[in-house]
Amino acid sequence: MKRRQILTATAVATAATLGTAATASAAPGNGEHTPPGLAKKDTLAWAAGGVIEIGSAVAGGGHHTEQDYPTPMSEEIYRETLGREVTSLSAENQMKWDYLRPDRETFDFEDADEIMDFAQQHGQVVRGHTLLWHAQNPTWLEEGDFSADELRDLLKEHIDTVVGRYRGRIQQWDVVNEIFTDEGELRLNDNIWLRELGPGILADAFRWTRAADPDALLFFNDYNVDGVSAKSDAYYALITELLAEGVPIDGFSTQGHLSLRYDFPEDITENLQRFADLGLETAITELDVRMDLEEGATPTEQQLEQQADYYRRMTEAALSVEGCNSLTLWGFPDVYSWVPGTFEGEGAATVLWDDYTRKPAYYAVQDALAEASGRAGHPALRR
Ligand code: 9MR
Repeated sequence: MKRRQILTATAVATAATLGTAATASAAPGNGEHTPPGLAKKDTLAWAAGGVIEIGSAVAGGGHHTEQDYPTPMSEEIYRETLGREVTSLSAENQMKWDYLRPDRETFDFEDADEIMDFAQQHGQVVRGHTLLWHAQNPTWLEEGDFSADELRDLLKEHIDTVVGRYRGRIQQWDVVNEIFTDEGELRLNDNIWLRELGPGILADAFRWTRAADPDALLFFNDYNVDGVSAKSDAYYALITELLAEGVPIDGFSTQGHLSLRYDFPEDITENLQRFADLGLETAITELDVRMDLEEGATPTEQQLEQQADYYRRMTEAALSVEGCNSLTLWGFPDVYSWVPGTFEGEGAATVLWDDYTRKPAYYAVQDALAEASGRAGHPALRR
């Protein structure tokens, strides 16, 4: 009973800060009345109506460990929002090597398991991120004196154990992450797997992942591959070759880390479509749109409008390519974003303000989803 009261109080507080129907109906005399049930529908998840998975990264690890706020998942408003707004979760850091593998012998699944349990409780799917990458590898791995055979065994053991643990419960795995430079060159120096084992390891990684979980869709994932470019061309060529060899690749995804400093990638639909034409699924996996912002400053109306426009067009792109089945936001609210820590003088990249009220970008995504699902104009979608 006590627990129920706490939850109810929190739900009201959340709805109020989200500016949803609870606020309107709690304020007497404003002439607005929301029938029961409609308030629950005023979310991105409901607006999507099953036409696409709308996801978010689950904040934790990585840059968060250097901030002075508590673990995001310990915050009730964060959990409430994550549970109601999206249909898909991505581990922001919790399934990366350095997080799961404190030392050679140990696997620490505590926070990854928490994400899986949370998703199950909320009827959400999960994107696993990531198995083969040049970054966020533990020092014992990067600086260990392993032979090529030992490294192969380590990667296979990692994939068998991690992918096997969540077999049947992960919708998509980013098997291989960020292997090309912007010039379209394989990262043969800074990626330990490519450097020590050669490009053949990519096919092995996909094969081992398929064997460990035959139901998961297996992706190549990268940033700066929204449009047609030397980098996305390199993926196109590599994937074409690997598919011809029978390597089990199901998808190609663009992360979608955009900045208002640059033009919108107009050719994103064309780019995703050419991968779809290879028979692949596509996805937008880490969408955020940063802008120039001095520390502590507030974005201008014009910046917010332009940001909303970029979010809308990315959502429309995802919706317009057959087989593009998920659109994932790289977290919220702004305070949890990785952006200010990486791009000095830029920020405000997510769709929610720090008090969880909605930015124009939120409504842009919601509108575009509702348009596609046929739920546009429904009285539950309030502004
Ligand atoms: O958001 C993640 C942040 O917490 C980490 O500190 C950072 C370290 O590399 O990784 C961030 O997520 C990245 C993702 O895993 C891959 N694509 C780029 C993302 C932003 O850097």
